[in-house]
Amino acid sequence: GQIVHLADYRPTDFVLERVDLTFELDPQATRLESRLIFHRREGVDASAPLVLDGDELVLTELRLDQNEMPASQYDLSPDQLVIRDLPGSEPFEVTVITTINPEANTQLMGLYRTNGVYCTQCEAEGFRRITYFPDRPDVLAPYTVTIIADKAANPVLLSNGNFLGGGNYDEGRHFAAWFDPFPKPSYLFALVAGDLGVVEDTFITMSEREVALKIYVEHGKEDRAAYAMDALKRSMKWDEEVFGREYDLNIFMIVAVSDFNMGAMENKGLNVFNDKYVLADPETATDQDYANIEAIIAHEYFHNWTGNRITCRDWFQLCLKEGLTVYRDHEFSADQRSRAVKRIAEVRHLKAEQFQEDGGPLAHPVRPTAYREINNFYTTTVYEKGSEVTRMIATILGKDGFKKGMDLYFERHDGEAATVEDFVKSFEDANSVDLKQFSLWYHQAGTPLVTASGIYDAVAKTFTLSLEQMIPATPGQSTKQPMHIPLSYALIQDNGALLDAPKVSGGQVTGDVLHLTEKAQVFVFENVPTRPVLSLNRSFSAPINLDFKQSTEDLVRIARHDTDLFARWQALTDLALPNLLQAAKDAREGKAISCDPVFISTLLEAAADEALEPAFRAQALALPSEADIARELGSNIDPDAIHKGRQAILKAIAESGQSVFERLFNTMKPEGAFSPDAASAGKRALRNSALGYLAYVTGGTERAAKAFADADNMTDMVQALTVLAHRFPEDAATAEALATFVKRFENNPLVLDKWFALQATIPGGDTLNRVNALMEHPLYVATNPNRVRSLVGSLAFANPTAFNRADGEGYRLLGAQVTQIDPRNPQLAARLLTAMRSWRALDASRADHARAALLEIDRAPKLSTDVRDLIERMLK
Ligand code: DPP
Ligand code: ZN
Repeated sequence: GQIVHLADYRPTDFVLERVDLTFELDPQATRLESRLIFHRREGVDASAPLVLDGDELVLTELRLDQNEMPASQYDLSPDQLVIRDLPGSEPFEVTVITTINPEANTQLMGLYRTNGVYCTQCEAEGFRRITYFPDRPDVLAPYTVTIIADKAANPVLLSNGNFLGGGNYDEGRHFAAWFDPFPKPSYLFALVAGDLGVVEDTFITMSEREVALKIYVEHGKEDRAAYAMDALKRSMKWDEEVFGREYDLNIFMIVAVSDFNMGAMENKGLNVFNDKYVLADPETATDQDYANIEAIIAHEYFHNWTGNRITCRDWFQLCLKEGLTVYRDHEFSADQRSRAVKRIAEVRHLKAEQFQEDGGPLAHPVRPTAYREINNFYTTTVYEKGSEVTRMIATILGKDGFKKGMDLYFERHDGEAATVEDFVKSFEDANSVDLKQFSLWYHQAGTPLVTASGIYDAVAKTFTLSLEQMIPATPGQSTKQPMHIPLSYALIQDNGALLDAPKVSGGQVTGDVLHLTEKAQVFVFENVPTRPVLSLNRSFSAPINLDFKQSTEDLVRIARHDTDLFARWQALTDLALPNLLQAAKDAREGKAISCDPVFISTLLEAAADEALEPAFRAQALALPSEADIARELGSNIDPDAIHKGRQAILKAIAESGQSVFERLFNTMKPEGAFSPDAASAGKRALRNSALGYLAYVTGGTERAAKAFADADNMTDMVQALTVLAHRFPEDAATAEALATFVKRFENNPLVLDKWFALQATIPGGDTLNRVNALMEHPLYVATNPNRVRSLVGSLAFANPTAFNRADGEGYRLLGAQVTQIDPRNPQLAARLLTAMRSWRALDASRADHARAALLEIDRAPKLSTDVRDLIERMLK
């Protein structure tokens, strides 16, 4: 793989006008006739050849305007078809006939088979595995697709756009034809064929057009698609109401498949989903599953405008569709559920994943300028930080200003392949503002560190806030410019009330947002009657690390009184962290571990506060994770000490709060039949959190075993089983519960994934033996990405003590898996490997083991570009 540079971008020499594809499906020998109409772009040299991309294709025939092309007219190499001597300005037709073997396609890119169903995945560069084509996002054309296949085996034949018609063909075959009038790039192409069940509904758009909605699933699973259908209809409505975006085709389809590398894919009119993000019922899905389904259904649907109608000029612009669409799905979920709780969950995820990526060898800007393998840039930086950057635009411009900018963006660029610059310019032009400095968020990698300190002058009645920003060096970027950082703030008075609109000087201030634009800046607040407590970066208005030394009393005041629930949660976290860090240190030095009683009582006060929504209280009780603590420590990390210290703190909280937890456990069960709504889910979360704490006091095993036996939904069942497995792995009750569970759900792959995952995350080094044994389990399927992620992925990403076992065995296990999976499915292998992205932060002995494991992978005789690229960046 060559390195691709943004600076080298130039448009294609030929304009693609139309695409006409005819597939004759066969499991091992699918024939595709592709007819492409091109014309030479104005001003392009008459000698310039047409260059088409390909990957693992067999070319059977090539025609120019229906005449067979002489071999002298083209060159064929493994990844390119170059055609010379083409007309000067007249349109011409190239017909490419290829033969492909879907059954042999284990990469799950291009056309492949999953459980007997034909399906495709083309983003980013999968279409070139189907036919020779200008496989890049700035080549847009309308597509006509005809599918011919055996009728008995494939009653369902789907592609993008509107259904044109179909009928019987020869030899027991039938056909269907589809036309997609909206010009699209090849990465949005999709085809599905097989024997599937369907759930149908309709949606009436804001201009009163009826859209047929269809969700295709395996036969017998139709009932489990009801929630996804409901989420789809809510998404369609929301996009009309909030962004003014109406759906455009007369049909919208979703197909759920069980072998899929990603979560889902937004192909025009025909989304293909990992079935994990479609199928749900109370017996088999957790509240988290429901929330994920709602978010991902929305995300892919929202791509219809942000991604499909307006697509990306090149893959460097990936955040243009992904960051924006994540922002849109976050806002949707916030509107459907609790905004504050949603924000807390987002920030937890952002810090755990993106901050970690940004602080290590894989750090890159939201809009990168070079890549070797684009598949490695579907990252949390492009997605989640990209979303945060969009959110900051909304914070800076306000609701109306943001809306004006979005409207202009849709108006200007509909039907185009756009850039990040086009996006930003829409906001600038719609609001007459200059976002040049702000744009650094797209270009500078690294999480800014903002240092804050405040002084109150009782005589002058002023509060002076000094801020300083520092953006750490990242690979390829050693020096950085100061950024525009919007910081939402409040000054909280003695009585807990917020100081109303104080007079501020020292920089731009809009509403409750301070705009930090200099390297160092001093804001002065006037007429402040008594020493206030500053609450800063409320709602996480900027994705930064904040270094602000606040006393316990000040944090308690924020935790009790801020009107921003996110800030209250943040204050509780800031109270917890020093205790957890000290506990890790003490554990490492073999000292006794203690916990500040003020922190414990403040936390328990929030947990017991009936005025607060249960989901918020559950979030407060979920202390910073072991990975969060490791990130705070930053270097010389000993995961065992972190675990031991954190366990001691949890125990101290459990002992002080036993009566609170007992009460919550006994009162928080939602009444009536199961409902996946946010309020009921919040109650279950709080109740299960209480169950988790109660595992640290007498009777913990029995209580968890009983909770498992009593559970009447998957959320409660999996939570109880997790408490048993994680806290009492060797107990007979645990073994029995695990056996009961696997027996009951042995025919449900998605539930089995949970069974594998919760065992892979049992703390402690012994879990490696368990994982090795589970890889030999008859229900382990080494070719199914979900199953691999549930076992190997959970171990590597979510089990710090086992994965980082001091003897390095965890790294070797992952390394062996990566080299084993890579030849079959490079994307899956590469994704698993990113679990090692923070290896340099480990203590010296572990880091040595980790480096050795990486070097061992590096020595493998043949590696994919995906894995090679990561290894090189991680070892650099
Ligand atoms: N399917 C992935 C997503 O929607 C890539 N487009 O984010
Ligand atoms: Zn997306």
